[in-house]
Amino acid sequence: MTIIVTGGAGFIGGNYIYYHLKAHPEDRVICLDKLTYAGNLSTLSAVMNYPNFRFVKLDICDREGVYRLFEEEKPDVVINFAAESHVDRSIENPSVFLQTNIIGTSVLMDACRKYGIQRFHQVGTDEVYGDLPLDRPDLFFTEETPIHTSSPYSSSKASADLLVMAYHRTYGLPVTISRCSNNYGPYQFPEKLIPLMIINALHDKPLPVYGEGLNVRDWLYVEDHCKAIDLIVRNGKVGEVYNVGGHNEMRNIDIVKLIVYALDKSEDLISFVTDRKGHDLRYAIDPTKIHNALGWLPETKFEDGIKKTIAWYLENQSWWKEIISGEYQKYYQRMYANR
Ligand code: NAD
Ligand code: TDX
Repeated sequence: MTIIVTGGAGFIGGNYIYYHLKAHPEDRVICLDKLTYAGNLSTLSAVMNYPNFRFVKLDICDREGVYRLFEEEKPDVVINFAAESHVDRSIENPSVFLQTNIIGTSVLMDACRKYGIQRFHQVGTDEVYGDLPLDRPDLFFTEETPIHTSSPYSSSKASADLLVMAYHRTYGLPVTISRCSNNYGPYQFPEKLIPLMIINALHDKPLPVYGEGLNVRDWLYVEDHCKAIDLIVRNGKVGEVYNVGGHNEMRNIDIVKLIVYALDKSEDLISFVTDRKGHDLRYAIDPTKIHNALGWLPETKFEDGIKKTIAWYLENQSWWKEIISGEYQKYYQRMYANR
C-alpha cells in the first residue's frame, strides 16, 4: 500500500509516520508537508533514509503540485494531518487557517477524485463541537453533537469536515473523519500548553495560565491517537465520523502544577494572564462508538504519558532549542509580552 501523510513534519503527523512505518513496514509512506513554522524536518530525521519513505516539500493548496505527486505515486490512502493548528494564532490572523484548512482539504480531495483512492481520512478535532459547561460533568461530545464552533481555527476545521462529508455524498469519495481531543507527547510544537510550560519552567520563566486556569481539556497520548487513525483507515466504515478521546479530563491549572512539581520548580512561576478570546470551557469526548465498532481503547495512562513526555523534552533539548531560537521569540513577544 502507498500512503500519503500530509503534515507529517508536524506533531501528530510525525508521530503517525513513526507509528505507521513500525506497524506496517511493507507500506510506502510519502510525507507531503509545506514546512510552515510548525513543520520540522528534524522530527523525521530517523526515517529520512528509509527506502520506503519519501519526503516532499509541498503546499496542500498547490493544485498542480498535488496532482503531479498523485500521478507519480498513485497513493491508495491519504491521511490529512496538514493544518494550521493553533487557536491563538487563528485569533490573531484567521486567513491562512481558511486557506490551508478548507481550500487545502478540497484540493487534496479533488486529487483523490481525479486519480482514484481507497480512502481519504481527515484528521479532525473535538473543537468542532464547541464547548461544554463546567458544571455539567455528565455531558460529553458524541458524533451526533451539533457542530458549534468558537474560534476561527475550529470554524475552519468544521468547514473542512462539512466539505469531506459533501465529497462523500456528492461524488462517492470513500472518506472517514476522526475527531480527537487534545494530544500530548514528543515533538509537539512549544506554542501548545504542555511543551510551552515544560520549556518555560526549565528556564525559570513565568508560566502564563489563561484566566483562572479552570478550563478543562481531555488529554490523549499521541500514540493512542495514531493507533485510532490506523484502525479507522483499515477497518472503519466509509462515510463515518469517529470521536477519539481518553476520558482524561484535567483543568489547565492542574496540568501546569503537575509540570512544576515534576521539574522540581516553584509554584511562584505560575502567572495568571488575560484570558483567550472566546475561550472554550470544557472539551470531553464520548469514545463509545470507536470502542464498540473497532475495539479501540487508549493504552497510555496520563500519569505515565506525562512522565514520558517530560522526559522526552529533557532528553531532546536540541530539537526544541532550535525552534525557540528563531521566529518563535517574536511570536512569544507578540502573544505574551503585554498580556
Ligand atoms: P502541527 O501544527 O504540529 O503540524 C501541522 C503540520 O502541517 C506542520 O508540519 C506544517 O508544516 C504542515 N502544514 C501546515 N500548512 C500546510 C500546507 N498548506 N500544506 C502542507 N503542509 C502544511 O499540528 P498537529 O498538532 O500535529 O495537528 C495535526 C492535525 O491534527 C491538524 O489537522 C489538527 O487540526 C488536528 N488535531 C490536533 C490536535 C492536537 O491536540 N494537537 C487534536 C485534535 C486534532
Ligand atoms: O500559554 C498558554 N496558557 C494557557 O492557559 C497556552 C498556550 C494555553 N493555555 C490554555 C488554553 C487551553 O484551555 O491551555 C489549554 C490548551 O491550550 P492549547 O495547547 O493551545 O490547546 P487547545 O486550544 O485546547 O487546542 C488543542 O486541542 C485541539 C490543539 O491546539 C488543537 O489543534 C486541537 O484541535
